[in-house]
Amino acid sequence: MKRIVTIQDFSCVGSCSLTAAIPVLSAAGVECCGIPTALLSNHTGFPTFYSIDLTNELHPISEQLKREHIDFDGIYTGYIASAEQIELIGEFIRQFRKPGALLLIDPVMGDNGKMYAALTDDYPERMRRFIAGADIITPNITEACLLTGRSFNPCPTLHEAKEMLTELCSMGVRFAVITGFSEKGQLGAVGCYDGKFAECLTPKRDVACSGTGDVFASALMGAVLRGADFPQALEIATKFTYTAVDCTASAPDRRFYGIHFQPVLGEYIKMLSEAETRRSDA
Ligand code: PXL
Repeated sequence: MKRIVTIQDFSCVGSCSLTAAIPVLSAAGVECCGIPTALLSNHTGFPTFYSIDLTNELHPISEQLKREHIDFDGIYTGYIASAEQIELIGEFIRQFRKPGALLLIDPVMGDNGKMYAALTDDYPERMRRFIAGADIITPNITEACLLTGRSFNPCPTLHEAKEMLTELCSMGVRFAVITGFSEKGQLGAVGCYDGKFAECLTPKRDVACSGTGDVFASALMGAVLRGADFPQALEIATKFTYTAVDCTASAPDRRFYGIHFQPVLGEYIKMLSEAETRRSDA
């Protein structure tokens, strides 16, 4: 069984970050270890929250893992609370990324044209340096604009999205994916790898819930670890995320409790198995 580690916050309530990544990657048949960067009572979309910063715990945890010779087939980073944490996690990656291990960086920085309040102005530049050498990155449109130094454009054309993706790949990324791309009333993801493009769009649902990007990135990582190629993985992650958003749409408490991916995890497992069967039949 493959073992990966994901480094992001643990929000006790809210179906996002670690509490999304661990179940989704487990459904992909991967052992998903988690290193929390912060502990929150609930995600920051609730009116109030209690938070404990764990920056000072990252180094002792990694030293201890080294002492036990623990290694990983993949590393996946999500929300990183500060430039200092980026440096520490960069050091963790240099020490723990063995040859062939998959590195997915979700450059979580903002949404709807705004950078998250807790982040400083130098953060996008730090993130730009951090993504160099990643196998996969999964920015949303806001984050893609921040990484490529563009002013925010909520609805880039496919041509503009492809330009951003080409630039992101030239920063040293194998597979760059922009999420939340919309075209002709549909919503989905568009990616670039080896100078080629892949796109998957699904019907648009008017539902905004926290954890959507985390579910997408986790599902993408799980599919690639299961042997899907990049376009296949993009399709599986997009369709699964859509199914989960659709399920959330009918939930009365959807504003706060995050994306309801749990009832549709079976759909993800089914898509992974079907893709595997198609590959072995080919
Ligand atoms: O990616 C969603 C997320 C992760 N972590 C924290 C959050 C949110 C969304 O609100 O508040 C702490």
